[in-house]
Amino acid sequence: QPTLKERLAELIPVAQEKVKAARHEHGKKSFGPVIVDQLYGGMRGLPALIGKARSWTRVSLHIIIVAFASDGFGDVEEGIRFRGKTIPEIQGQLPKAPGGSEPLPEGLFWLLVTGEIPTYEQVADLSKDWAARAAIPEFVEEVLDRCPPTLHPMSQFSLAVTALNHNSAFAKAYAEGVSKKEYWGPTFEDSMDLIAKLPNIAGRIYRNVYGRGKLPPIDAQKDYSHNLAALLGFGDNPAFVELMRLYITIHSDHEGGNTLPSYAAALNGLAGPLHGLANQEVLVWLTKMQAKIGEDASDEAVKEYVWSTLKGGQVVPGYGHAVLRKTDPRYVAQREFALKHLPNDKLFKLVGQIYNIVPGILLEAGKAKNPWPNVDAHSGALLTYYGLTEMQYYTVLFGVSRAFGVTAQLIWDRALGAPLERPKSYSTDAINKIFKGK
Ligand code: FCX
Repeated sequence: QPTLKERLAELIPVAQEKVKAARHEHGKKSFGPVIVDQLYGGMRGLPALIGKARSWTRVSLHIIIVAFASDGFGDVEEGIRFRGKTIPEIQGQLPKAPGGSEPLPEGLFWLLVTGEIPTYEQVADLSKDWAARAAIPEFVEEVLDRCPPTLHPMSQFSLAVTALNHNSAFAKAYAEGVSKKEYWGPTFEDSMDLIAKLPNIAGRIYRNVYGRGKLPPIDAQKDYSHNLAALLGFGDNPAFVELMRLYITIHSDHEGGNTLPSYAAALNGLAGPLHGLANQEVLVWLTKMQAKIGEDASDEAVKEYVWSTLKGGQVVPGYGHAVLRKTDPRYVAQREFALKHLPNDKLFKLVGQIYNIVPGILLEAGKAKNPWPNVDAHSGALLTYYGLTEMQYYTVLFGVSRAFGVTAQLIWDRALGAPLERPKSYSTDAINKIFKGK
């Protein structure tokens, strides 16, 4: 059985030819109109990128010249697919740990990179490879140890990832004049190193910031999620380990990325309160709600609280989405996990109660295009149940997971010699000028 890198070496030349042929055949064709609202609306729905290793939300509808994942078209009604597969499909098809029932994120990474479902042995080899690469440089440990605990965990995370660039295989190969054709090799090594090192970074931040003692060593016999859970201090709780397997799998992909420093930049983007930090905000909001109306509040009291949030000019965190127009399948996967492992938990019940109430209110308020919950509406309640209660930390785990998607895309970017992405910008004056009299 080939290793991941060996399999990639087989897939890349085929894909390069496919891209060449697609550009030759379709390169000069128009992709249709761009409307001014798309410029003002954060490029929503604008066909401006090619997805290579990525999964698909609505944006994939526009990406017709897709090199490898053309079976992956999802739509606004469906939400994320990973290489064309829905969350229930990957839960069914990807290898599990012995005794476990959630997919191993190692397998998801294999799927994102190759478009293929790996065997258990291939996944177990990835676990071993990542465990062997997991140590972080001493100076990065020191950087983290010197951060004041008041520096947001996401800022510490991005700082440490940026510092990892010191040992970048790509930077070294580039400085040595590597041929463009070979870029993907060191990029693959950087990607594997990055993913492997994130548990040590995330674990160290958690323990430093919340005074949870020293990190245990990585266990080379255990899978990635087990090690991550152990580094956080939850390694002896098999249900938490299962939660990490599910969590890392479903949060892994969304958009593309670039070099290690770009991943660090992406982490800062992810840390925006309306984006990845929303899972922190959901828990902050729920906790405030519980403080105000009590733990077993009536539907009426919850409704009133939701309305007061909206009337205060704030958003209901965990609800709405830029492209999705139904309940996020990642929310559903987490809800099913909760029904299995913590059906009677009070916070989970509150999350469910809110699910019954908020969409109706958002519809009545009449602004949000999607009144349904997104991934962030649920994850914090699960982490809290297992004792990971520090909400400011949640997006760090999200960021660990997202490295899988970003690096899978990055490897293919290098394999295909993809250019820098440079969407053009226009001022309002320029728009007025262009459309004057039209
Ligand atoms: N509560 C209150 N108002 C909301 C809302 C919500 N949950 N969701 C959307 N709206 C409002 C918007 O603020 C906007 O109001 P405006 O016209 O006064 O500016 C209007 O409805 C139309 O917005 P819409 O087109 O539906 O949504 P956008 O694409 O502009 O924004 C986000 C999408 C996700 C930012 C928005 O729904 C939101 O703020 N949700 C709450 C925060 C959240 O959960 N973020 C995580 C999202 C996700 F999982 C991710 O990380 O991408």
